[in-house]
Amino acid sequence: MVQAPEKDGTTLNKFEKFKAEKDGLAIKDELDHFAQIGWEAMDKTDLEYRLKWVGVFYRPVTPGKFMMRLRVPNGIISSEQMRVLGEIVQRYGDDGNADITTRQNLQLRGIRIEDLPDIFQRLKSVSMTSVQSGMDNVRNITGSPMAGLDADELIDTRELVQKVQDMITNCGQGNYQFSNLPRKFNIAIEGGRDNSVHAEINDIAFVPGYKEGELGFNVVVGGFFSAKRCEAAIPMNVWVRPNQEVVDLCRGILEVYRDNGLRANRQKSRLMWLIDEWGIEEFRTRVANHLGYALATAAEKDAIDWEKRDHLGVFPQKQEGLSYIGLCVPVGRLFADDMFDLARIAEVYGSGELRLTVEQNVIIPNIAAENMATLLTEPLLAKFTPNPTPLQRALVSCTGAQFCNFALIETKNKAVDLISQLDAELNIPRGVRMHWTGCPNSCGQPQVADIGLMGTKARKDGKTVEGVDLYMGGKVGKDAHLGSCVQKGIPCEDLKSVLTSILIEQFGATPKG
Ligand code: SRM
Ligand code: SF4
Repeated sequence: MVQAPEKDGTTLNKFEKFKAEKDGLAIKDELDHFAQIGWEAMDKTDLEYRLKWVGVFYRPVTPGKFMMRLRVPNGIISSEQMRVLGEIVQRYGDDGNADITTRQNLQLRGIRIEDLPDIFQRLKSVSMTSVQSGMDNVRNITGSPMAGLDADELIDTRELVQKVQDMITNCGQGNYQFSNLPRKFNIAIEGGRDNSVHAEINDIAFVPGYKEGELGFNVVVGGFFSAKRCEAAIPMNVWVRPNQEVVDLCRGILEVYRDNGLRANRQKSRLMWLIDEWGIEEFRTRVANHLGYALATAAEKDAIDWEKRDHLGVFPQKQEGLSYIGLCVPVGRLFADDMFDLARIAEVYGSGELRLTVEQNVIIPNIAAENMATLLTEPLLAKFTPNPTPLQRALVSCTGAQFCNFALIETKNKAVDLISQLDAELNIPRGVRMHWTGCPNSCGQPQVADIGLMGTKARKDGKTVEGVDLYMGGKVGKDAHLGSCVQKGIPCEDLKSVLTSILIEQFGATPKG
């Protein structure tokens, strides 16, 4: 559906113009053609932008080698699906790999345009889709990584997340109703007590809350990060039951945003800008009027009363005799052999299921007690350990300069190198959540970290060098709030000494003997 131009007569920006000319989703019917003509012969807008509507990203850093962003609702993926993805990246040799993303999702690398018809066929054969995972669409929908496993869980989010994804994507076929939003859009559904999904940084988040003794969700809206502005989500004063009401509210909010969201300036198009313009009460009223029924007011308080868990290690499930194991995947990077191994391990020891976390790690559930000891001897666990150091266990990094042309610095390798140096020199008594992000777009969420590092250019000895802005004070779990920038322009080469001091002074680290 092509949206009306800006009502106030403002000139359309280039994104709105090309979307009005041809909906990005239309690209889904042209993939065979692109595979035949090759990427160099493609129309530039189709290549650089519209392909993102099917989750295929042209990478100016590696022309001809595309990234494919999937959808992994609630972060749950089967061993069969993981194996198919492993086979897809394996054919690209050293160019092929996969990253677990900060939205519990997977991105594949090295993809060639001529292979797209085959790749989409393979995805379909294992009920996976990458549709509408980029540009002005709803991103992967996150849910509790422990859904259905945790004895203390409040609401099992699995079915709800799937239903919301099916509504938005027309069961993975692509849905023109939601293919032209004013901007990207994030949805999260939390079912546990520890806010495992970072509810506060989503455009819509559902957070468990009891209303008159009945368990449902309070709804917060408008959370987002951008280079220009970062905001935590605010209460919408709405409570919904954990059923179709969740799906309907998402639909209502998306339609109101689609039809009224600001489109003139891409820097001012996320949902919060519309909420600013209307005020939250007017926004709530408009959504209720659009849906055609009254919305229940929020429960007095939500039920998030735990600190956030990272799920790394071995833990019992609510199912008697079963446990899950959380493995630390350094900065989320997987290669084909890792993917095959994970799939095999999930099948041999578990139920053939794997889960991804927003910390870019993997959980294998449903392991019988008698199988755990043997699982712990698997060679893969030397690489993806269930017992990482305090710095390893909470390290997150965005893609950075290796593949992302927005990046001001390389991130993933720097992040891993730096913590191994710090681990070698310091005893650190507790987990320190360190998040790297290559530019102010904040994909690596530095604002939720204990120590957040955002790529920038710095000056040293009269020269421009790679640097970071330092963020601190992000709090996750109960009473989550965003951290802020405390120091700008630290040259990367000085970072080790800066972080050593911070770890000693603020996190109780002591130098190793
Ligand atoms: Fe992001 C754009 C990677 C999570 C805010 N993000 C991009 C692009 C697509 C830019 C590009 O075309 O190169 C990056 C792709 C690089 C690549 O080759 O991988 C990119 N974003 C990522 C991922 C892969 C980071 C990671 O390593 O995990 C995450 C993919 C999530 C997913 O599975 O869909 C990712 N991005 C986020 C998050 C975190 C989150 O959702 O919790 C944010 C901040 C939250 C938010 O959006 O409110 C985020 N990404 C952005 C922005 C700034 C949005 C804005 O309103 O201005 C951009 C730039 C844009 O959209 O114009 C961006
Ligand atoms: Fe790229 Fe910047 Fe996002 Fe990192 S934060 S993936 S560098 S857009």
